Amino acid sequence: DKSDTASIKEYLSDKENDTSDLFGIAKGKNLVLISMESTQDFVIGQKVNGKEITPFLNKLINESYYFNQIYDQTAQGKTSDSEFMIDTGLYPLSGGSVFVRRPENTFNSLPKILKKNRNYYAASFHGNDPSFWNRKQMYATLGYDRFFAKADYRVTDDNSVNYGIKDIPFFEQSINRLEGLPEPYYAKLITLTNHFPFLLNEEDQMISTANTDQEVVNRYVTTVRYQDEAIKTFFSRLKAKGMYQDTVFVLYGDHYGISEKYEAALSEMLGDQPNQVNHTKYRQIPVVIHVPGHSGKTIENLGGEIDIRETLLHLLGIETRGFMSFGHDLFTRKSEHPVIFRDGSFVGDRVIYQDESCYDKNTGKEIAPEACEPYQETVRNELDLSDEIIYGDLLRFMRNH
Ligand code: GP9
Ligand code: MN
Repeated sequence: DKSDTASIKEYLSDKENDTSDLFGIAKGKNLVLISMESTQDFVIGQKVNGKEITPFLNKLINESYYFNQIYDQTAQGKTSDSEFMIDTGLYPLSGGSVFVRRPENTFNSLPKILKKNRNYYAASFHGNDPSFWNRKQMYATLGYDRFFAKADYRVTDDNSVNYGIKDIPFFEQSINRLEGLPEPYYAKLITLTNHFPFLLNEEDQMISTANTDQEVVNRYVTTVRYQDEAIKTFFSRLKAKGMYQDTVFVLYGDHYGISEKYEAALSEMLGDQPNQVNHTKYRQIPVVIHVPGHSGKTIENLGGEIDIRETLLHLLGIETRGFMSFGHDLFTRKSEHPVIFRDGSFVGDRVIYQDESCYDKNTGKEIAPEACEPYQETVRNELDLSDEIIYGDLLRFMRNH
């Protein structure tokens, strides 16, 4: 009940709430999020057969804040879990998707906060069916004003592959809709082409397949390369239309694309020595924050997807003290605070806890469990408190979240 919120608030008020000197730098700007399907951090700067997998992102990163130690914290809800973390700062559930299981809850979501504080309009763009992951219903709960889904796009056999419309026509057709939105807006565009099993017509392949013994890994580089081209096209159109300058862009990989059973082939492609913690390291996703006019900087602070929301709110100049969320501003986040995965695994400053064993992060060697012990209470606490908030629908009691 209502009294449960007190202990949660107490825990969260202890949370480091340092704000960086970047607080408010993007105040009043439009916010464009690009959720990059199945995009893992290893593709950044990586070449296959002498060709970059992400030539555009590699250039963009030179003029952006690039966070290179961020982990995918999604569970069974995959893309919907990443959306949930970014919009609410809460952890996904241990089974199923919150989008499907708790769409009638009250959430203090990013669209609502932005509307309340700065009168932002919120829209999501995605070429799939609106019922997928129960998005239509959950977006209404989260406070989105508009969901541009499959029926809002011109979808043909020719411009589709795998789950739906290919990323290049998706971005092309999204621009006109974006142009018509009231400003300032929060727009989330969710790509689709780089989805398992990574299918792509020959004429869309801009890089040759990799040469491992797993076709899934070999094809993956071609769909990531295609997605990179689509994002490039999007940026040049925005620039041409004068829609670039007053916008802050956030690009992030939603979750892994290469599942554990193909990781040996991935290691082979990357030239990585076999190592017990490779699995956790491969869960890193790129997070890129591009503020036009700001120069590039790589930030090596440890973090997770759950931290994206706090970071954005600070850039937009919105005070987050007292919010029921588990995120930390990535510009100031302390590496002593673990990145927590839904199954209780975690990454600390120097350790990785995986499959109930403790490893040295650098050597990948198993070490005594005591080294991981200091984190365990925080990990249990955060997952339990987050579950309490969701299962108890506790945010409905919070007037001023
Ligand atoms: C489906 C797309 C992919 O609409 O978001 O979902 P995923 O399988 O990655 O969760
Ligand atoms: Mn996904």
